[in-house]
Amino acid sequence: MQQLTLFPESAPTLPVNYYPEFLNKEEADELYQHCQELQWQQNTIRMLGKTMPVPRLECIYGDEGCDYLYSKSVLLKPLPWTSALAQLRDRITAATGYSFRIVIGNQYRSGQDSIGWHDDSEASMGFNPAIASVSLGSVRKFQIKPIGGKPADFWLEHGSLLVMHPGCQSTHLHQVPKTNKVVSTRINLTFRPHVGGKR
Ligand SMILES: O=C(O)CCC(=O)C(=O)O
Repeated sequence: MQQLTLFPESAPTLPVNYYPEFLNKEEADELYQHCQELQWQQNTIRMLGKTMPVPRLECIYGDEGCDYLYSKSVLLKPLPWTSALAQLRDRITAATGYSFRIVIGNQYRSGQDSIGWHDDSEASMGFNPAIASVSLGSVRKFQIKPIGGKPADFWLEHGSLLVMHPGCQSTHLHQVPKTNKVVSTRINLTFRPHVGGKR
């Protein structure tokens, strides 16, 4: 698998790996089409005493009972794996050695859809989760920074895989910021472990 280390000098210790052509164009196009059929939902989040729409669409697929609560506010209940998502999960496991029980999809409809600085350390994923993130569609900037440090930028391409290794969620924050550039839809699939649900 071809791997690109994008920031060998400026950020030698980033706990991530980026594989720009994890899927070839045909595979990525086909998966993008499949993702159009997934059950996307507009969730609401409660922050600072206010309820507001999450600035992107979301979906979740995975093992039965592997519910996922984030920001103490948004509860995602997985639908059963589609065969395309299960195949992709197994392929990522074969390539990385990490196992996953859910996949959360994010759909960024325009440059105004985003996800702010955060880590993914929900207890339901267990201690020091590895998270694998596949990008499809328009390229968007993904930023990652050590807590209190400077961000490094990745441009996540159609068919790419970004792996956040165990420990990353305790030491680093990441985001996909808004952009005023005209960009069309981007879909992101984040494969995650889970300690609950039915085995
Ligand atoms: O869209 C992305 O690349 C990142 C998604 C993300 O940060 C998340 O789902 O927690």
